[in-house]
Amino acid sequence: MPGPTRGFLGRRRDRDPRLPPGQYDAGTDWPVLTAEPTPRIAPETWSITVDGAVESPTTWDWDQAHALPRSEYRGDIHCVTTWSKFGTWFAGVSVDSLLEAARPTAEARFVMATSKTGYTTNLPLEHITGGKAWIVWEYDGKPLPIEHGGPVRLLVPHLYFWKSAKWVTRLTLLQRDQPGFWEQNGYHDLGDPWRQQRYQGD
Ligand SMILES: Nc1nc2c(c(=O)[nH]1)N[C@H]1C(S)=C(S)[C@@H](COP(=O)(O)O)O[C@H]1N2
Ligand SMILES: [Mo]
Repeated sequence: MPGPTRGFLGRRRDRDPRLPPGQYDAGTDWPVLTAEPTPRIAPETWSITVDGAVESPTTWDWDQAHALPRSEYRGDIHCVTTWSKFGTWFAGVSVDSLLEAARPTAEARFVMATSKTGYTTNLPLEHITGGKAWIVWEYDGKPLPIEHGGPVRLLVPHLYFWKSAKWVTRLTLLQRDQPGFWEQNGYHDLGDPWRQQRYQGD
């Protein structure tokens, strides 16, 4: 149906429903955003600890983590700097598997994720349970690149990507929320891209 309204309607239809408000499709690009120097962590020296408000504080080394049930994420990621990337494919283990072993106490409500570099980010517990969060060591079937958090990063794809701590080594369960690195510097405590929760007060 040719005519002056076609382009306008077409453009509206062309807005991909996977794109949250204020975001653009980065296509095949995957920008690197890191606030600190990229660390070199040999897989043999990496481990992840779940501690804080848990019944059984537990640490897994590389082999122990890989012995847990493999879990994958296929879908989109969204950075607060306005790029989104569609159809990513990550693999590792579900955070649920870690929490099943460490057993959060009845009082646990939040988690602080900490990286080998000291980077921290806070999350409500219910946002990393129920198949919504992973620790991942594989991207597109290959080892996770070091600049993207290899050997192992946190992946919480339904929130802005600053919540996905690269080089993650610790998840500390908390009774009360505490701001992480970017949250102390003005970023939102939750960071839901669909609600454009970019900064404190959004
Ligand atoms: N350890 C660590 N993790 C981090 C960051 C960081 O500076 N250090 N940056 C965060 C931010 S702001 C974003 S947008 C994503 C970027 O991940 P990428 O570099 O793989 O795209 O990592 C997040 N995780
Ligand atoms: Mo970011």
